[in-house]
Amino acid sequence: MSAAGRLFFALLPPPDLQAELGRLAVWCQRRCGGFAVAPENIHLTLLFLGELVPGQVDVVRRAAAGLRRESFGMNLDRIEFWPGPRLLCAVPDQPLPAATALSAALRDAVRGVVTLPPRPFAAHITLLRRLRRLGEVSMLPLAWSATEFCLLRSQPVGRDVRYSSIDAWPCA
Ligand code: 2AM
Repeated sequence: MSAAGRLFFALLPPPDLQAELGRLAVWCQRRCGGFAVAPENIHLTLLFLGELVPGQVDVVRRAAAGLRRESFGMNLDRIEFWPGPRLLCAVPDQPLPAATALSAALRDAVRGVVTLPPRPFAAHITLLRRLRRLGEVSMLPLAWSATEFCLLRSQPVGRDVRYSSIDAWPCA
């Protein structure tokens, strides 16, 4: 049986893109303060599930495995400031119908098993948290072809977090 914890579905960029976005996060941090997301933690959240117990994790995994999935590409084009949580994010300029559909399908698949937070899907990659000031930042477009999605566990490590993969499913 799968161990429980604070879980979420996400797309993980390949390591070279994580490294590139991690460098961008550090560059932004010099201009805006706050806390840069570590390269290995760079992700695009599809659906946040919250704290699950082991029995729920297995049902969620089976639900994800049964979904129809297609691969898709995107361009991360620009940096956006989210004032509420004081985040700086890399976002695509174009709509992402396949990612939106996958997020919605995951939401439907786990309904009845997990009580989900109401936040709607908005494709973004968090670069900075608790930003202190809105400095001048920009980015060159970065292309990403998403070929799998993952179920990740978030664990606190001191004042930081570490994400570990519980399972992953290819998008074909
Ligand atoms: P984000 O930074 O890309 O928004 C693991 O906790 C991840 O799930 C976080 O990095 C955050 O991704 C997302 N997350 C955390 N709490 C959330 C919530 N209440 N609703 C939606 N997403 C959340």
